[in-house]
Amino acid sequence: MIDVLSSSQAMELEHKFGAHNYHPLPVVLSKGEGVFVWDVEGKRYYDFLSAYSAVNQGHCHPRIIKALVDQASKLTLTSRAFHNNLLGEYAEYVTGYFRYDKVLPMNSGVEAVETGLKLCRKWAYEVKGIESNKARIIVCTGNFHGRTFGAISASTDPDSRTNFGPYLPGFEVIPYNDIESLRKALSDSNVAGFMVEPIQGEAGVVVPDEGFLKAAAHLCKDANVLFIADEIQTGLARTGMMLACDHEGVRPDILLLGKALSGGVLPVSAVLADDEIMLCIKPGEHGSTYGGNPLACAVAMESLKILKDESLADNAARLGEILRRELRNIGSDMITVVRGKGLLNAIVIKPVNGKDAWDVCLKMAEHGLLAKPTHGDIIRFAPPLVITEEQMMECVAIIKRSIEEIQK
Ligand code: IF1
Repeated sequence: MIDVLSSSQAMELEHKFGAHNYHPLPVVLSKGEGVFVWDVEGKRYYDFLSAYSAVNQGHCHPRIIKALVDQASKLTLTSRAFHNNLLGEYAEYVTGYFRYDKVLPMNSGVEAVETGLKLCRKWAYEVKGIESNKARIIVCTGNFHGRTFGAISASTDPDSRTNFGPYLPGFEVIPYNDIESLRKALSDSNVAGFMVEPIQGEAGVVVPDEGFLKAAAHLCKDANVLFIADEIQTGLARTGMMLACDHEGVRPDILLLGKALSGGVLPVSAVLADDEIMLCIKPGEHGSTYGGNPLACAVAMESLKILKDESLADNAARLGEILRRELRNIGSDMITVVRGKGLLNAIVIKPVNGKDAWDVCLKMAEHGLLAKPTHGDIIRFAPPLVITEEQMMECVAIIKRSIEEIQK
């Protein structure tokens, strides 16, 4: 029955019976493979969003699907009331991969964020010695860490916050990419952590000045404050290195991962830290029914192996350079900014003839490339990392042609 629905029927049903908490592009997808997705009418598109970087390995990667199907037919969930045979193996693998003592497995990205915040507060009281209920965590303007009360309490975005109050106390907001503000905020001895995106995704792929992360991590270390990196979107090869923090040789005290940890197959997230921090949380103090389930463990291990086996960080670095160079070469005055790192990129669109970024995205979709506008004038370009140079050049041609048609 599902298969015979047209795009417009599917959208109508979604609108009628689903909550109106999104405004998607009017395409209805029913198949994906590598860098491509297909709509229900069989039209093929390049996916230049990759589910906000969850599908770094490409849609339905055969190795990840095999791991999923093999494990799904054996055991999917035990809860943490009992051990399962894969959690230990996964924990050893993921901690070795990122060189931390311990992992705490969760599901969605925002659960990793919540876990990181809770862990930071525990550490503040039990190791750093901050007085009960006084711990503060510094965050940045324009951040996006998810949709829970913790995350929106840290947010500065009115859409995320309005009429969801009262908010969680204990956050202090400083401007992103402003080392002097951080220095000042760190002088408060009740500060326990600094949570930051190495590149801000939702803000429109905002890349901080070179050296910012390194300087920030140093300041945190000097102040005995935990540096918490939200690499949920920037991590796992997306920016041309395994972690965006790797570009500056920064090792976060608490590392948050999600999205591509499962290659887009199911929600899998992780918090990584060393013993001094992670062991502050004791049995019964935090957890999740699905966290660390064997299906997720099998999928996450395979997803991580693929990043290395297919050198996806190197591919992202190389093709990102090509993409930004070619976008600049288009030379359209509609494209006012091209920015990004690896394959996490954005362009800023100046409206022409009353046509804005939304119209550009509709035009690109018509020509077989899907991207999503944000903040009215920004378009993110973040294809799966398995894209080839030849495919990238075809995509650049689609982008160029779309902008030209909009402009004339
Ligand atoms: C939506 C944005 C991207 C994230 C970072 C935590 C999370 C996210 C750095 C939470 C999630 C998403 C969620 C998605 C839109 C999206 C997004 F535009 F809103 F900002 F990617 F750019 N930290 N990002 O980017 O992870 O709980 O969702 O698994 O629809 O809300 P989650």
